[in-house]
Amino acid sequence: MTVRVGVIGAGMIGQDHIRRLTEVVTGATVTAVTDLDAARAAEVAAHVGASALPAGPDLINSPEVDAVLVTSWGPTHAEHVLNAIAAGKPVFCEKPLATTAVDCLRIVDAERAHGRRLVQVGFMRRFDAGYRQMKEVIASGSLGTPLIVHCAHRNPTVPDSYTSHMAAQDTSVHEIDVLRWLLDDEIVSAQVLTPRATSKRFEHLKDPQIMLFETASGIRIDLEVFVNCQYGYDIQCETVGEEGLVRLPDPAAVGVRSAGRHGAAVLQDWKSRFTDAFDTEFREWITSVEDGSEPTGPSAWDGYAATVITDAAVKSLDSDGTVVAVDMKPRPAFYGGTA
Ligand code: NAD
Ligand code: ISE
Repeated sequence: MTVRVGVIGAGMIGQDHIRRLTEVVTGATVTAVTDLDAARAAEVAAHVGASALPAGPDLINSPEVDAVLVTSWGPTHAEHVLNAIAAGKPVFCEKPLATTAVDCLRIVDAERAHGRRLVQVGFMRRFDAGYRQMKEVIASGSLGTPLIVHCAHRNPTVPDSYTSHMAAQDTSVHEIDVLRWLLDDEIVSAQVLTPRATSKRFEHLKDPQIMLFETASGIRIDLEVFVNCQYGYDIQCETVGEEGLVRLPDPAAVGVRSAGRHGAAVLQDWKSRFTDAFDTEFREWITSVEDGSEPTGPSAWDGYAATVITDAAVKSLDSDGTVVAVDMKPRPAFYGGTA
């Protein structure tokens, strides 16, 4: 069976995922595209032989669409995901699942009422080979109990439209998700500190930020978010256990010796850093849709958890670095919890 995917939002990442679904992943085809910008939808759809449809509901309910990909702006995600659940169609939603905890819980409730998982959230780091190897090492117990995690998330620059809250909501949200998964532990508090600001930022932005998280079992996580670091896109992660540590590998790059120096290039953007992870993410999602099985990637509950944890980080930033407890509901059995 070829999975016919309808795409809502034909912007930057929507177009990249359409390319991925048509050129990289086998077993999928894009049959419909919609965008608030009808001309953009028409152009992108024509490029892959898909239909351009007027709006989300037309696409979700189209008989030509087996599964839905939501790559529109964050605040619009909840409506499309809820409509897809109502139509009983698998839906892959780019992060965030929704921009408020209330909307995330509406999705969780709708999916539970439907009776089986339909939603996967686009936290692609869980599909990165390096993070997967780290998880295996931690789960093997060879490091002993994990105690501390040191992370950095650096982007070369961000535009003027990037706000201080986005450091948590848009950027550290990837660490928040991948660390919950990596450690198989829940984040219970957040604190955000602001060191001296870089002169390379737009004036309104607090950059860099140091985020401190604590997990239910007492693991401490420190995360530097520095989105105007200038030199490249750099993701670091090191987990320290009682008997050793495991570190995320840097992307492979040839060593160059020249003009009395030796070194290697640093990637410049997240797209190239996580290309393989995005490809694997979509291969595995399409396989689950093809098989009619439930998706195995980040769930609606993971989307909810990420939103409430980023809410706590934003609250801490806005209250001069107080420690903020994460206000998370108990995890329902439907999502592997006990509630
Ligand atoms: P973008 O602005 O380039 O594209 C979004 C597109 O959606 C635009 O063309 C816009 O017209 C359209 N749109 C908005 N609301 C719509 C609606 N209700 N119906 C139809 N079309 C609508 O944005 P982007 O950078 O492609 O980001 C899209 C989403 O992907 C965001 O949620 C963002 O956080 C996420 N994203 C994820 C990653 C990742 O690493 N996983 C990276 C970048 C972006
Ligand atoms: C962007 O929206 C992403 O999702 C990238 O993965 C992240 O690294 C970047 O900081 C965000 O702005």
